[in-house]
Amino acid sequence: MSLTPTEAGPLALPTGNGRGPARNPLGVFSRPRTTTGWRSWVTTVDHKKIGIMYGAAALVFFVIGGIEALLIRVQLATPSGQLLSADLYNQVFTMHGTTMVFLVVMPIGSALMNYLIPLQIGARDVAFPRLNAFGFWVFLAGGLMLNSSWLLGHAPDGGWFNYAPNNGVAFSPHHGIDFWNMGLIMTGLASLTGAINLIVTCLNMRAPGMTLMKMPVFTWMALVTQFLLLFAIPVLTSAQFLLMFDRLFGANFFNVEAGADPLLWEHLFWIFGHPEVYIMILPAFGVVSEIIPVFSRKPLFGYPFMVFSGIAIGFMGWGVWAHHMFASGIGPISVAAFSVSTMFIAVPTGVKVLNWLATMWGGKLRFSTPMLFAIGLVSMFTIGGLSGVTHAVSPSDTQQTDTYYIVAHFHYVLFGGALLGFLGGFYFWWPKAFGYALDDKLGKVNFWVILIGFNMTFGPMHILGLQGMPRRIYTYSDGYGFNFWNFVSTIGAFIIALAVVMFFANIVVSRRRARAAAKVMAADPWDGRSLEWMVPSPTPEHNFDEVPVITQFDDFWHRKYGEDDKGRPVRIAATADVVQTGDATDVHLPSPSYWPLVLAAGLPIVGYGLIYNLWLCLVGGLFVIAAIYGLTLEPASDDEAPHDHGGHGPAGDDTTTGAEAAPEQEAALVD
Ligand code: HEM
Ligand SMILES: [Cu+2]
Repeated sequence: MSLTPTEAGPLALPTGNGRGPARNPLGVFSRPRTTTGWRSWVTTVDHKKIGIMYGAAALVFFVIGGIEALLIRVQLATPSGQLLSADLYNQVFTMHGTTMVFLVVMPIGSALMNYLIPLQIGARDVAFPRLNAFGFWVFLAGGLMLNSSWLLGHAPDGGWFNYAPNNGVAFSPHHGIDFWNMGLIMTGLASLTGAINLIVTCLNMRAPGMTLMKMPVFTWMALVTQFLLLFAIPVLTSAQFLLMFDRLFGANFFNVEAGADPLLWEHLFWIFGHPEVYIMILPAFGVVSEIIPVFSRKPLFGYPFMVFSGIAIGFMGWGVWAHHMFASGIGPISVAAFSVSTMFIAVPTGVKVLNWLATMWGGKLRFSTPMLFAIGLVSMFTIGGLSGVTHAVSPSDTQQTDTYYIVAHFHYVLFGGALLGFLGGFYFWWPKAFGYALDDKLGKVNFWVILIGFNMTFGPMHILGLQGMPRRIYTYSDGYGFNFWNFVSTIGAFIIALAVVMFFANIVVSRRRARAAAKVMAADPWDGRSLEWMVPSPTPEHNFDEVPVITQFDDFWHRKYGEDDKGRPVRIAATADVVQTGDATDVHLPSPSYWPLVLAAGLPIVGYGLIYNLWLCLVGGLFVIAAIYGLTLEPASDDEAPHDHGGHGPAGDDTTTGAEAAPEQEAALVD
């Protein structure tokens, strides 16, 4: 039993979490009380707002990465392109790849996982809300620092995997590589804190009755992804620290002249890098596993297989990294071993594709926009997967590696897979997050335009690659037969750009229309299956009025439908009778805080200090120390604050929403 600060009075004994309210000298560390305007976003610790901020930042970075892609395509549209010099071209493709991987696809995944996991498991927030806020701000700081390299002389130009010894000062004397390093060390920290947060949330904060095998597939894939992040990010970060010691302090970890072996970097990078591709695709697999059953009006086929094939991919993904190094001289035995292990990983992936098709089979299919994008993922990812299998065959990979065949492959799996899946997720959950739906007609046009543009851009790259066109060349001469397909590919890239503009236009038009109509959005616009559709749209700040008690998988669906003797769904309750109203009282929520932002802001200052002037590190260090004190000394919660839905005991402040679960969630831990 823990005492709330107000009940304890001036002689407060330490509360359950060991922090008394009294230690807040002069109220310096009081929690901010703003609930509206920009300050409410800057100080928020609410998983929904943090999810939306991840999404917004990722879409901005997508535009930046997209412009870089268009520059590449204009340069390669015709032989002897003049738009970019060789040096600038290297910077542009490096920033394009790095941005799309670390600042677009990964954070979109974080956006959806942050917003949805607590809702799908019946929780009010994630385990550590302030840590969650810190994660977002340090991600943003990393992305901005990386992009500041464009303004500070030279962007990184070593490619998104930045191989040694090219990444050393001997071959890259400018600071571009240092920005790559510092920026990604910070986004890595964001991923790591996010992983800890979401793993504890999934394992500790499920609603009563929600056993692991009743969790929605999206949450399952998110959990596997977080474990991959937990183990993969430290590998990359350690390689980055070794590189930082080499570049800034004259160490020799990758210096060949000092006897080092540059293959060390390749091994470290790909031990991270291959699990990284699953970190990008598994959340998107989770998204379509939510969408396809809803628009097929059938339960997901083979739920346990869906879950275990995801877990299998999570494990097997650690045993294939050297397939990126078939041409790096690792020797025939390693090549053979990694060839076989890579082929094996096609099996659990194939299981997923089969289950999605089997779910649609015999279903009452509705081809609304989310479903089109889901089918887009299944079909385009399968094409990418098949070319992936051709890479596993090491003799043919020796021909294909470093050509446009590879560029085609990873765009089919990352753009055709992850990005199309996430766009489907945006169309699917937009009503839940913002209280209005994106226009479905515009959405369908959006889908077809992006699908045509996508295949026109990346389809021809298979041919160019098999014709021998190397990747990462800033131009090519006439007479190699690369002209036609490069031109087609460039037209395709501009059609993708048009589709992206359409997506943003749909947001603007739909929002304006919704405001004019001033209609309340339905809680369950798609006749959904999981818990997020049980709360109003947009989701109220406290999520659930009452934490639901779960009895089966697809629990919300089964509150609306039973089955007749043929297994067909029969309505047993009106949706209005089973959704929550959102007007709860007595719900306690974590308080806003400035300190996560202050802590995150200190880190890039330290980064610039390491690159330019060590005195600056001191300034950054002061920010970090002040923030640590702030986070430690600010009151556990501010029960008088307007954000509080009436002090229901300390169950909800940011130290107890998580591991020390609220009373009603403590019951959940008995599974
Ligand atoms: C928006 C449309 C896009 C276009 C037109 C595009 C185009 C290209 C092209 C032409 C290259 C090869 C550059 C070269 O080797 O010289 C490339 C590289 C790359 N792209 Fe994209 N891309 C797009 C979207 C994406 C997305 C969504 C991702 C997702 C992760 C992505 C990730 C990458 C990566 C990792 C590289 C490798 C960069 C390197 O070699 O270091 N791209 N892209
Ligand atoms: Cu790989």
